[in-house]
Amino acid sequence: MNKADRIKRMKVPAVDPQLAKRLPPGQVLTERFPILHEGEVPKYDLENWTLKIFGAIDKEMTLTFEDIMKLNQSSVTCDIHCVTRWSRFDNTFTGVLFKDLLKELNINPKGKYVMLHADQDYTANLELSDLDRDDVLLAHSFENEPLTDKHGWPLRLVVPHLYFWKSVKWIRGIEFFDENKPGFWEQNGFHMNGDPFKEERFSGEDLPIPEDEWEKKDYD
Ligand SMILES: Nc1nc2c(c(=O)[nH]1)N[C@H]1C(S)=C(S)[C@@H](COP(=O)(O)O)O[C@H]1N2
Ligand SMILES: [Mo]
Repeated sequence: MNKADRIKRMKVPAVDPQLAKRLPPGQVLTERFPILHEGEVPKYDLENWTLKIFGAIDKEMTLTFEDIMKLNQSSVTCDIHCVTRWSRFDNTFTGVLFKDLLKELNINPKGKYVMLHADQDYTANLELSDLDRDDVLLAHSFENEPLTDKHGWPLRLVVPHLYFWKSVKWIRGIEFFDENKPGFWEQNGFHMNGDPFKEERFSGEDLPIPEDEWEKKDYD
């Protein structure tokens, strides 16, 4: 069955027309918050946790969690869209806007690309312009509570305007580059950019993602 047929056959619950505009093509709205990742949920001792900022910048640095908490704190309320077809509206995350991190730490990237490094050996590539925006943040809290371990505590990236695989949980490194390189999913057939409203799911052939893939996941 081709993708168009698959989407037509999907049982999409009725969505308020006002909200429908916010739902990208081929997505299903859920009120639950599924948990999706590769590998085990890492356990951290905050004393030893660090975030490394390196690559094509003047001065590499290693931040502690305390350093992050001293930066300007912001909250963003956004919709999130996973490539396995679930979307969730009105999620409030709190942390440090990526653009504030750059500004306050005086980071002047030399290239246009960024690789995010996360545990467990997860990476995602992004263009700097997709991070340097008013709605992209490094979040430590969700709905005014610390992130749960499974949703990425102590720190995760949130990039609302791209598929959620770019929003790395358990972030440990930000590497600046002057050329674009594929991250974990991008090396495995997913799109280099990943705009849900353009359905930039795959880089080549459609990959078979079962329609109920996310329904079988864990929630909290
Ligand atoms: N470190 C890490 N971050 C990750 C992933 C992962 O496997 N490892 N999966 C991504 C994918 S595919 C999705 S959809 C979201 C899921 O976030 P959630 O579990 O909080 O819903 O995390 C993203 N961030
Ligand atoms: Mo995902």
